[in-house]
Amino acid sequence: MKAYTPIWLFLTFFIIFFSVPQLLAQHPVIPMSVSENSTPNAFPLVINKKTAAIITDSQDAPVVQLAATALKQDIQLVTGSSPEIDTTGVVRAQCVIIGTLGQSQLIGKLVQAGKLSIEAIRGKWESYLLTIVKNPFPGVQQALVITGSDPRGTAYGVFELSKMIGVVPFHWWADIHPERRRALYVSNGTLTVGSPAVKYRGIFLNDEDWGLQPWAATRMDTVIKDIGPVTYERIFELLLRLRANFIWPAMHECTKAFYHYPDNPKLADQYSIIVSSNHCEPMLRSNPFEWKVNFEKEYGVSPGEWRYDTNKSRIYRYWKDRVQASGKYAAIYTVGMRGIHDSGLPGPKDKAGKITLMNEIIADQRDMLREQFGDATARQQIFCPYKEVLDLYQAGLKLPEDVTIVWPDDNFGYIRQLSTPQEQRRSGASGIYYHISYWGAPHDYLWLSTHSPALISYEMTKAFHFGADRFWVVNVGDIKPNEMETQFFMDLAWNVGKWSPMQAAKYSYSWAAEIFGEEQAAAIAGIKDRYYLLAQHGKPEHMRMLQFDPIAREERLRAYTLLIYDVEQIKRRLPVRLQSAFFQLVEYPVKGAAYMNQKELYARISLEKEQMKNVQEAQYYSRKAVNAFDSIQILTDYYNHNLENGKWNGIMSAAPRKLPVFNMPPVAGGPDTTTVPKNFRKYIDSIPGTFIHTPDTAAVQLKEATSYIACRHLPGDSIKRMPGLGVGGASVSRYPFTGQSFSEASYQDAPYTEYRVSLSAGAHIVSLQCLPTQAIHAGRRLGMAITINGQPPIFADINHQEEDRLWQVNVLRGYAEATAPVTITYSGTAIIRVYLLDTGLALNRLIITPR
Ligand code: REL
Repeated sequence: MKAYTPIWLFLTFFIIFFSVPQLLAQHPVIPMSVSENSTPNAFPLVINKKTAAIITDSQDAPVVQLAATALKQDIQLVTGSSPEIDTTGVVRAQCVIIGTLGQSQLIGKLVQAGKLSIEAIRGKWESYLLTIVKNPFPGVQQALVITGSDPRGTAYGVFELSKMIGVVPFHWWADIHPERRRALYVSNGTLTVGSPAVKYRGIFLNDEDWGLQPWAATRMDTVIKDIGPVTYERIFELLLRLRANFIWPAMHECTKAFYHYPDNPKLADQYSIIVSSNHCEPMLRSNPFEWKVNFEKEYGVSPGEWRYDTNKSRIYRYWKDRVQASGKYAAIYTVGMRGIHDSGLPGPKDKAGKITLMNEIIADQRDMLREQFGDATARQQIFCPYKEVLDLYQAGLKLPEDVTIVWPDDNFGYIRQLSTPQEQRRSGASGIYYHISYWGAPHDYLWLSTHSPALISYEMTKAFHFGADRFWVVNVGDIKPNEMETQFFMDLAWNVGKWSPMQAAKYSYSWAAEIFGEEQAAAIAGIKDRYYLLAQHGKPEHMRMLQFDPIAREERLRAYTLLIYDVEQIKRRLPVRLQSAFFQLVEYPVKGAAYMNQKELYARISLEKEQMKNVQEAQYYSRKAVNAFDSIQILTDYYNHNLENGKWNGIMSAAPRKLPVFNMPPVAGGPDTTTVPKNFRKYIDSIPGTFIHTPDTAAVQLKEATSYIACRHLPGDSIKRMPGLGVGGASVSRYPFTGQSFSEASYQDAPYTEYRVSLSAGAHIVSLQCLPTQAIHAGRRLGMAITINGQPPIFADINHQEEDRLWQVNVLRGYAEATAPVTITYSGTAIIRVYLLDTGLALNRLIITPR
């Protein structure tokens, strides 16, 4: 054996040394970029106001032509020169050839002639390639070729070039005016992208009554005064730029159904956007309008009750007609049934009856699809066990195996459950319905968007590890001001590995650099990250439900004041062209959150001062609270009426659903604002939230979970630090999420982290604050074993799946808590070890208090 080793070594060296460069020569992987200055063999997209022509094939898909037109506009926006588009296939000396494999003759010819290597994308889903080809055709010196494995892939490729020249996905939606450039050179290289990690990636337009709908009616679809084709066209283009591929359209009572306007589905088809419908709207119907309002007009009879057990024939026909009407378009059908809107399945009272009925409904819906498409599995179907439907599913509802289960979060960003190993074997796989905006208990958050990339990544990466790679949908509310979080969601869905929970906190920087430039990126990212962290402790919309103790309150107010200051500083440094974007993406949400906190907290301080008979200070704080309230109104008014000459008129409401939290709270003093409750204590007690503690006495010790002095990893199951996650600003968790669970009996085998603390002899409480996640699936928990100085362990499990008072408290304050009573015999150094028995458990910090 020994004698052969040098030969093998020599052969290995020979193979590596000679074949790798050869392989690289065949498939050069040189990154591509765009600059104003020429580089060797660069492709001149625009020089001396001359622009390379864009060549498409008229036989290629409409989305390719639409993307080419958008690129033309983008180039004009950046350089002032507008390229010509030729769809007849007549090439020029310098041109951009855009086409889909199998649909563009020019691309076909290039492949045949061996001038374009498409092996990296052939046959793949939504993949694309950008490359520069020398002498592609007689008389053509060079061409920039953008080709996709399918039409959407081609469009994504085109928008990749847009991004490279400086036109970012939200440029129209957030007025991110690109920097003007006199020339554009594309460096000689190749960019191959795809396929996406998640097959279907889309948004849900929801709770649009206070933003998207009034804005669309005033500024976009002004004839129909609704969210119609003019608005949807902008939305579809945005989706392509974000590399998303489907939509759950708006559906509240203020909006007529998507299918009510025939141009909507036609346009979606042209933009290659797949239309689907949300969890309470089976078979692409939109009940608030189509069942409740329009049924009689459509069918000449009243709809009757929305009950499948007593009114099956009408409901059946209503669904079947939509299956027929949508047959020619790409669609994803939601199966099952709920109430007309967001409520439980009407009819049978007991669970067994509901399950039987639901099984019948799904079987009937499959029949409709079979009749229309010849095979019940011919079209993608989803089933979303949202709210009460999860109970039915867990109680034994039978779901055809090809239907994708779309697991929901708990509406606050924490996923309720994921597929078991058995469910992971289903051909339909699974997906996720996630919220970054929500209407509902314990309290809405429809105004601002405050889930951090770290949180979104933690939950969605976990989902991906458990097989949720088929369908991701995010409830984006009105789209604005949720731009960054929406873009993060889509970037993650495209490349889950890139933005793992260990990396996600870097997203703010990369996002800020792309939009505002490297120079300001760190400062802007810093603002965003502090904004997210403060909101993890309590979202702005939840401020009326939360109480902070005096020290926490002071710190919070100071942090927000500093944020306002920093926003002002950066704003001054930005050029005029970025002012609008900065206002929309940073200033409005950050100042909005800050003023909301000031309004609520100063008002309470004013009442306390009043109680203490400190009239002057009471009035001082009451004025500060009023100022903060006024500032929100002024800022919002500016957003709607002044920004970009009124382009956003109606988009921003500072009081969605007119909830009390958006009003002025009771304050002390002042003629109009004197609303001090007669019984102040009673008023404070009536705040239904929870007390947020800051360890504010010397006796209390706080340890950030990431400050461990030792830890144990297992093979393929590591302890990782996750910046930006949880109330401490960082967490530790096991990673990847697929590691095994440990029972209490085998706790000593589990990964752990270890902390050194200094304690006095006596009894203490160790409190472990964790992200309020939920156990991954049945059979798993969120268990920990806590030992101190090697004493017997104390076990805790923070899993809490009931949506009860404790769950409400946890999602509002941003953490779940486990407590372990411990006793120390001698004063001095103590070692606390926390075994993480399950994955999906993110430990934020430890707080040790004397008992
Ligand atoms: O977030 C959700 O999915 C639900 O709250 C919605 O279905 C519901 O329609 C909500 O907009 C309230 O009406």
